Amino acid sequence: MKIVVYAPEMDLKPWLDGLAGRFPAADIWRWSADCADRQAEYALAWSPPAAFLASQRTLKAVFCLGAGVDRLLALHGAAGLGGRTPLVRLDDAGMAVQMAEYVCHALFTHTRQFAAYQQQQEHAVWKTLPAIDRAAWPVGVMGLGAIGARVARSVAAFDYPTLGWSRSPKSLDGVSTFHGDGQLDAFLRATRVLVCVLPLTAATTGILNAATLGKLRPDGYLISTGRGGHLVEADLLAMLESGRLGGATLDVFAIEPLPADHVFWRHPRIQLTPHISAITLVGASLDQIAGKIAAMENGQPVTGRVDADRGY
Ligand code: OXD
Repeated sequence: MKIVVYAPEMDLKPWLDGLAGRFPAADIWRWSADCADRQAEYALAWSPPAAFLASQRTLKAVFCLGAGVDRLLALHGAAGLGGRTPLVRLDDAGMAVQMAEYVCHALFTHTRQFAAYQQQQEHAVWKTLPAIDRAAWPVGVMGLGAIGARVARSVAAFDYPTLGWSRSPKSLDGVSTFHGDGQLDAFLRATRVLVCVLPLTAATTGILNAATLGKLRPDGYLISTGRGGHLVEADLLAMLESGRLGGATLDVFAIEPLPADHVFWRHPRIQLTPHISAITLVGASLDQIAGKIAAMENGQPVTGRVDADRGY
C-alpha cells in the first residue's frame, strides 16, 4: 500500500510514525515538490498547496486531517478528483469534546464575569458580584453536526436555555432546534450568546453579519470557532462599537495567522485564540483513518465521505 502525507502546518513525524505502526508493510512518505511524481493510493492532508493533489493520479481516497474540509475540498475539486476519488473527513476523533470545552469556557468566562474577578484579584478586592440569571442567557448554536451537537448538549447540561440551528431538521434532547433559512430569524431573535460551529460553504460565508448579529437579544455575545470566513469583521467591530454586542470570543479568522497589526488583537471586548479550539489528535485520527482504509481495501463503505455539492 502507498500512502502520502502532507500538512505543512503540522509536525508530520507522529503521523508518519503512527502510520508506519499501523501499516508496517506500507510505503509511506511525506510529499514534497521534489517527489511529486511518486504516486500514492491514499493521501492524508491538511492545507496542502494545490500542487499536492494535482500531482496525485492514482488515489483511492483523500483523508482530511482537520475538522473543516473547506480548503481541501476546493483543492480536491480543482485537481479534478471530485466524482472519482472520495474526500473523507474525520468523524469527531476527539475534536467535539475539545470544542465543547472551549465554548463552555468562553461562555462561563463571560457570563460569570471572570474578567472582572481577575481585575479584582489584581487590586486585592474581595467582593461578590451578582449571581447570573441563566434564563437571561439563552445560547444558540449554529451547526448541529457531531461537533455542534456535543457543544449544544454541554451548554444545556449547565441549564442555560439552549437552541440549535442547522440546515436540515435535527432533534436533540434539551435543545430547542430550528432549521433552514425560514427559521433562522426566530432562532437568532431568541438567542443571546451565539456560537458558530458551522462548516464554511457558499451558503454560510459571511453569515455572521450586521443583519444576523443585529437580531440577537440585547447585550449579545458571539463565540466563533467554525471558520473566519463566516464573520464580516467590519460588522462585528461596528456592533461592538455601538454597544449592540457585548463582546466576542474568536478562534478563527479570515486571515490566519491573524496579522500582528489587526485591530482584534487589542480590542477590549474581544478574546481571541490562535485556532486551537479543537486540535487534531494524532492517535484518535489515525485509528479512524486506518479503520477506513481497511474498510475500503475490503470494498466496504466508509463514513464521513464529503458531499461536494453540500460543501461538507
Ligand atoms: C479545523 C481544524 O478544521 O482545526 O479548523 O481541525
